[in-house]
Order: sequence, then C-alpha cells, then structure tokens
Amino acid sequence: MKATKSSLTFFMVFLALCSCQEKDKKDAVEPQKKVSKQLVKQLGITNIDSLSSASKRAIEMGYDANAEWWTKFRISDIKGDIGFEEGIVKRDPSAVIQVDGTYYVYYTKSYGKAYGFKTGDPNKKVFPWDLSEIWCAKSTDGFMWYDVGLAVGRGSKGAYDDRAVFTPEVLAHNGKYYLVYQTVKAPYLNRVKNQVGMAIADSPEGPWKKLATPILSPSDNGKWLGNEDNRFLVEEKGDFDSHKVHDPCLMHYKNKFYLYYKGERMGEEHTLGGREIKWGVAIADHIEGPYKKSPYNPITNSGHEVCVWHYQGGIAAMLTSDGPENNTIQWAADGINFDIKSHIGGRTKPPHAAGLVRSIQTEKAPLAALKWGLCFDHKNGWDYIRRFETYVQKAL
Ligand code: AAL
Repeated sequence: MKATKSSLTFFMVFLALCSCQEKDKKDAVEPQKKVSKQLVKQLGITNIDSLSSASKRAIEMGYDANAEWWTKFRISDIKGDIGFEEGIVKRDPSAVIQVDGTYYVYYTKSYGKAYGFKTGDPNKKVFPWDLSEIWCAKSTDGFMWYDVGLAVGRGSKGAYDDRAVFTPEVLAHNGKYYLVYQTVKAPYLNRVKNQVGMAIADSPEGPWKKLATPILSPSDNGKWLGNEDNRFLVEEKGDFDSHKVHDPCLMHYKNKFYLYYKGERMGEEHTLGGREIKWGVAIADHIEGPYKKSPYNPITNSGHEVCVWHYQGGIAAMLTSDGPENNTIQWAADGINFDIKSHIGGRTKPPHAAGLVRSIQTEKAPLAALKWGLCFDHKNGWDYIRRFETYVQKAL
C-alpha cells in the first residue's frame, strides 16, 4: 500500500512540475503575441520575454498614454467674505455659475466649534457642518468674493431639514436655478440618516423655495445592532448608501436629470483604500423628480465629494480622498460605467471638495473643466474657501 502511495505522490508532483513548466513556457511566449515591440520600447521595458507584473499592468492599463488626462494643482487664497475667518466654518463650495458676467457660488456656513456626540447636550454642535445653512457669494473676477447672504436656511422645528442644510450644488437650467444639498433632522445623532433636499429660484440671488420633501434618501436595507448610538454597530450593513446620501451633484444629461451622490454605509469599514466610500446616481425625467436610483449603483468604488463634468458625450469625474481608486480622473461614455484615465495627486494634492466653473468650455481638452474653481481647506481648526488652478496640461 505504502509503495503505491509514494509512487502516486511522485506522479502528482511530476504532473504539477510539468504544468508549471508548461505555464512558464506559455508566459514566456505569451507577451510576443500580445505586446508590440513599439509599446515595449515606449514603456522603456528592457526585455519583452520577461515582463514583470508591473510591466504587464502598464501594458494592460496603457500607463504610457493619457497625459492629457493628467494634471497638477495649485491652491491659493481668495479675498473677501468667504476666505478664512476665525470661529466661522465655510466649506464645501458648489460649482461656480456665471450669470450676466457675475460668478456665483453656494457654500456651507456655520458658527462656532464642534463638540462631538458625547456632550449629552443636544444643542451643541456635533460636526463642523452641524447647525449649518447655505450661503451665496458672488464675484466678477473669481478672486474677490462678496457674500450675497443666506440662500437656504434650516427648516422649522420638526421638519426634515430642521438641524442642518449643507454641502450644496447648483444647476442653472431653462432660466431657473436649482440647489441640491444635504439635510439632517434633529436630533443630530451618530446614527441619524442624512437625506438630500432641493430648492428652486428664478434668480441666482434667490429667493429660494424648498421642495416639501427630500428628493433622495438612504437605502433602507441596513439594520442597526442594539440601541447604542454607534454607527459602526450593525446586524446588516445594507447597501453602500444605507446611512447617508451626500454630496449631491445635479447634471442635465441625455435629456434627463442625473443626480450623482456619495453614499455612506451603516457599519462602514476600512478596506485597502481606506474608508469604503462609493458614489451612486439617481435619474429623473423631470428636474424636481422623482429620482430613481440606478440599478448599476454603486457606480464608483472610491471618491468622496462628487466632482463631475460633461466631456465628449460622457461624464468625467475627479475622485479624491477615499477608496482604492482615490485621486484618479475617470470617464464614463454613458455617465454610468467609469474607467480610470489617470492618477493625480502625487506631487500636488488635488483640491478638497472642488467646485467647478460651469461656464468653462469643457470640450477643449479632457481637463479643461478643471482650469480653475473653488475648494476648501483648514487652518487653526477652521474651514475656509480657497481657489484651485491646474497648471500642467497640453493645449488648454
Ligand atoms: C463634506 C461632504 C459631507 C460630509 C462633510 C459635510 O465634504 O462629504 O458634508 O458629511 O464633508
């Protein structure tokens, strides 16, 4: 019995060795079939017959090309009412629209510092963006900004937006102006669900009229574990957007309205890219809704604040902060299926929560839309709005 067993073992090892050699031979032969000598030369690869995993990835992903999708950023201070001010939180600027030669931006504003969730006092701020409102500012040159004033305030007690309205985006469409933004209903607990609201105006300076109900809500297939106000204790995590729908960005696309948004998940964990943050999209025939979440959601596996623009009949995107594909530029020919076009960041950090200038002609080049815009930064514990520009590009 023993003799048979050892000969069987020997035969198995022999078979395994043969198949490895076969595989090596196949690999050694494989690249010549797939890879042109020109591409190998372009990539500076020494020997086409012994490609490393990195070289195979470079060939697969086309790392040698796409320079027009790559850029660097420079971030600078702006003057006027939306720059740094001790004690005041100014963050998450919307896109910048231009109306009769004047630029307009909408942003989150709140006063005083945040104390977290452990104070036991429901009236104390829990996050910098808690007890916030949406303000409007304008500029004629993009450098000096003046507050127009409050655009959208918090709702009355008991309303779905009575605690905070924040992180706005704006769309000008058919002579009207649409703000979409995050909403929180008091009390602002760790587990509170965040929704998206909409307000409409006939002028960029308002007055703004809110819709009576949110236009987007988190998915409802997550399940908390126990009653502790802890967003990480769950029985079921649910979908990528089971806790919060955030960072809404409204685009008019393919004769419909695409509401791109960031999802935050109940029981959120860290993966190899850090926080598991993903984007989704909800689509409507009419701008005031109803918005239906795409069956393809989540449509990214990374990113944080939504930053998207029209390009070549599709939608381009800048993903920053979170996930294995953070700090990439991506493009979806159909507005849904995004592919990586370049990796940014590296020697210069991309802008945080970029608000793009919607009057820029975006078709001139893949990143023409990023020529300049607004973003936010932190100083002495306070958030304030700054300007970004891109400066390494071919023809702009
Ligand atoms: C922003 C947005 C959401 C987050 C916080 C305020 O950049 O992603 O709104 O909750 O940060």
